[in-house]
Amino acid sequence: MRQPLSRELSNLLERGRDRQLRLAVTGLSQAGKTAFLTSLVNQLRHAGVEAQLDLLPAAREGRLLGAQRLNQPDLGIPRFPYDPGMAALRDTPPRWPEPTRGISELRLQLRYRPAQQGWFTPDIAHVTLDLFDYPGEWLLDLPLLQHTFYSWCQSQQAGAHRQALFSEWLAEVERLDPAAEADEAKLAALADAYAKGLRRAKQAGFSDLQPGRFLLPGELDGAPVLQFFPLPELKAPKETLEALPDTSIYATLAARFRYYQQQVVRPFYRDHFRRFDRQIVLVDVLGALNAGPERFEDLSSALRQLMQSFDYGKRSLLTRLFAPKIDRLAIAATKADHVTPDQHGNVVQLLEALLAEPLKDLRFADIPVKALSLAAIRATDAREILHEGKRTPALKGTTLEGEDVLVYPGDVPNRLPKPDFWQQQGFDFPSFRPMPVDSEALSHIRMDAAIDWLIGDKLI
Ligand SMILES: Nc1nc2c(ncn2[C@@H]2O[C@H](COP(=O)(O)OP(=O)(O)O)[C@@H](O)[C@H]2O)c(=O)[nH]1
Ligand SMILES: [Mg+2]
Repeated sequence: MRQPLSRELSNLLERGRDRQLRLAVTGLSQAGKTAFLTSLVNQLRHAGVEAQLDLLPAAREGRLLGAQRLNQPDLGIPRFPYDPGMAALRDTPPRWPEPTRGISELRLQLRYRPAQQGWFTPDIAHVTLDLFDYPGEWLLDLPLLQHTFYSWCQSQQAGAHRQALFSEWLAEVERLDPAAEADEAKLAALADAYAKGLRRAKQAGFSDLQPGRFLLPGELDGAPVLQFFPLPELKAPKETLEALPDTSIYATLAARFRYYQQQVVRPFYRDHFRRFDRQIVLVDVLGALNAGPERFEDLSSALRQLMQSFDYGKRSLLTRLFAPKIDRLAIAATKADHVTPDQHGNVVQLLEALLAEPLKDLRFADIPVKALSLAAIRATDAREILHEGKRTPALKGTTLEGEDVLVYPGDVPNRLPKPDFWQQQGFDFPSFRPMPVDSEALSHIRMDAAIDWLIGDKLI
């Protein structure tokens, strides 16, 4: 059926304008970004045939024809390692894609048949999707941009468990007089001890870890720009500290902090984080639940800070052309296949509780947000077992060590856990190996719902 000409013209303009979409896949290290991207590319490439995407109307109606990788815009950046990731998943036994050590990009062109045909609608239309992967460790440097050295020092006061992991560094740094003359070798040794503390804290499951390059320095390994650390419990007033001579410990550390901010973090932000249209924030809620109260609180605070680093706003033609802003957002609890399906509702509520503050701001700005739980690459099958005469849900999977298990991992609370939760309940699950890939498309939970929310409106 032909549509009125005016509607067709406006559809045409809309389509022309929005053919390119930049998607921010945001998440701390281990949140599941690389798995999500690998699955996203896989599902879209096989959308026409093998992929199970019933919650995505364009796929369900057979209009989404698939996706092709295009040459990416920036030739200086490696391509997202989709093929190596798929090769790992297809290996015997299957392996998870390798952890991310640097930045990579991927440009996909989606082909689809527009839902309504008219004078100006082409038979086949395209949307270009720009994707980008990076180590989650570096993401936490974005909030560091808002600080001065002084305010950063004050923001780095830690809880008791976390402090214990920095004990060697603390013992030394507490004796340091900020006004004393800086001794290069000593500062280097202390920065090293600080980096060790950060690595220990990461190992112990903490999330809020700055500076991110201390954990994964990339090409900056050993450079003096990484030789700084916060000064805890500064007693002198800010003005006095900032008036100290350039050769003092305080001024030396502050100068390195500024250099790190301006030369390392700002370019990373400018080149990769400023221009997004859509965002999905991935959170390993279940992993944090496994790790205990202090780590849970730590994750919440890291995410709160992080989400202040993005530009959200309503889209108009002008803002879209000159200063793209994120106009729609999904928040997702990843690895949902770690709990039985009856718990998925609680997982989403817990995620919303964890992100309560940023969600309030987004609602205020009138940005549509969808919360969901998903498994990008499914590693378990949901089963039912007979337990004490009752049918009980359970999960079947293979642990990373290769043992086949049938488990009930526990109940997920639907709000921020109270102290007694941590005392009584062992919420515990093993890490699973991915399931053998027996079709072209990866098995998932609700990837289609996520794709629909993030790009479905462009496929009409
Ligand atoms: N069971 C399950 N595990 C997952 C899933 N996605 C990621 N994981 C696990 O989480 C680890 C980290 O995922 P990855 O995508 O590398 O996280 P990134 O650091 O955010 O890129 C993987 O090695 C897997 O062990 C999923 O959908 N299901
Ligand atoms: Mg990764």
